[in-house]
Amino acid sequence: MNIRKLIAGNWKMNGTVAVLSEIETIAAGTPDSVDVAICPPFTLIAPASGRGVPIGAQDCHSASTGAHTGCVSVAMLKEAGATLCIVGHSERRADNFETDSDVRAKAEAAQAGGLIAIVCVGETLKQRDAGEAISVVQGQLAGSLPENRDGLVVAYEPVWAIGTGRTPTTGDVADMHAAIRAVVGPAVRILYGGSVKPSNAAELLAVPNVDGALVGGASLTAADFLPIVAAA
Ligand code: G2H
Repeated sequence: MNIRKLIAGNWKMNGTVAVLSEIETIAAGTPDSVDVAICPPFTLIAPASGRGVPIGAQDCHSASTGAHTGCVSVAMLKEAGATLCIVGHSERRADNFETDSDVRAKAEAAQAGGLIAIVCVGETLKQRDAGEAISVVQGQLAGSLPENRDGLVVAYEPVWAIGTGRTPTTGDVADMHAAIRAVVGPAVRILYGGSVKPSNAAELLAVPNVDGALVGGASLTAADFLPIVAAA
């Protein structure tokens, strides 16, 4: 199945209003053949919207309203202009103790509210070294994915490759993406994430079943992000 590639930027806790012009530069430099998105911090979703690139959030709460100090609902994200939402990023699983069932609830809430859910999975280095990478990720998929696969995006991000400059071999990426494909079926986009940069994007994006990338550090400037988009 021929799936359009998606290059999504995850700005994490970076960015200010002053750098939002990068998004217009990204919009202007993106070919029609590729989908892009930028996921800035919550505070930048509204001012980032309307600049020619779909905007996503980096997290959402699974509840629609209530006493959840510091949290943001899907309806709030939509009102601010978001059309996508990352859920289950390893930094949130680690820092905020999010479980697979938390992630599934967030993904279901995002879908129910009309957002495209990007569900993140990935193994630690200890798990990979123990030969458990595929079984760990299959377990995360079983626990984290919503039933509804319409428009769903899965991002495979090996924890040990995030922000470290290290990436798995293309063979390891191919094996993992094939294993994920076997679970999610032919229509779900499967992104690779973890130290994607201009110098390695082409080889990673050429791997079978890699339908795009979730890009952290190299999404903060159009100068780094656009060569990745061009490699898609
Ligand atoms: C993985 C990725 C973006 P980076 O977290 O989700 O970040 O490209 O900086 O490794």
